[in-house]
Amino acid sequence: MKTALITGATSGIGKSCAHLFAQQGYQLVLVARREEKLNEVAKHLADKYAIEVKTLIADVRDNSVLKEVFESLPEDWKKIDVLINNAGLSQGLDPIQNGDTNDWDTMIDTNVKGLLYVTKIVSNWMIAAKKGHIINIGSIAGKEVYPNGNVYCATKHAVDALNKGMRLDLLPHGIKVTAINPGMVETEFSVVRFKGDEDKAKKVYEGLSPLLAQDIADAIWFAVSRPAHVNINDMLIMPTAQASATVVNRN
Ligand code: NDP
Ligand code: 8X3
Repeated sequence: MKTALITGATSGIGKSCAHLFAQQGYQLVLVARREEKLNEVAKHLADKYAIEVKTLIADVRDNSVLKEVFESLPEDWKKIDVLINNAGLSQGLDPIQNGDTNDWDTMIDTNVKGLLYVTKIVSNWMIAAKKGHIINIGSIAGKEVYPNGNVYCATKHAVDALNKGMRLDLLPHGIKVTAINPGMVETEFSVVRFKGDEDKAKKVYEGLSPLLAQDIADAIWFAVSRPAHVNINDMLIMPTAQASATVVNRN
């Protein structure tokens, strides 16, 4: 049986991926901070698809906790076929001079350093197992910079560079590496960006049909289900009504 490890599986894209991979018969290792929500997702999938699901309650920013909880997995669970580096967030949308430095730390520590810490552990397992596929969730914000997006865009540009770096470094080991870069996807993303302001979050998607988390899970599955000789390096996926980070056609 194949195993997928998904970070940020309590909501949005990560949760949709957990559903899709469970449906495809994968056993799952799910990572996130919110214990109750993660256990709920895990139990639902284990019951519905008769698969095994392990949960790792961890903050990807904490390298020592990560190492401890990842190492606590049984040895036969360390043969990860697919790693989905999805945990990430934006905090705030302000011009650089007004930015909150705590928000900057949170975004850089989660989106860049957290992704690196997880990759370091799991890529070594993949090298030992001589197989694996790493999916990095980037963003249109990793391809373009938009007003007030400064630090979030910088973290996603870093993910873009790291995706390319991983592809180069892991090439001799036969490990696939793919970046999936979404435009606007309606998840908890904007609620988190605007720190719980649901009305402000809703406005982001007003007057257009945004992507659904399921659309991104489908794209990831497309990349993962290619034949052994095919690697999808990079995919940019937008709602039909969005042409660039800021050019959007609203009704
Ligand atoms: P959600 O807010 O719905 O999900 C984010 C997930 O990340 C949650 O499961 C959350 O779990 C987890 N997470 C956040 N911080 C940490 C942390 N420090 N440690 C562990 N887990 C963490 O947003 P999305 O599903 O939209 O976001 C998923 C990814 O997609 C992110 O990397 C985001 O940047 C990217 N993306 C999103 C787009 C969008 O428009 N929605 C577009 C382009 C990219 P918990 O809180 O339980 O820890
Ligand atoms: C999330 C997409 O453009 O709203 O990565 O920042 S955007």
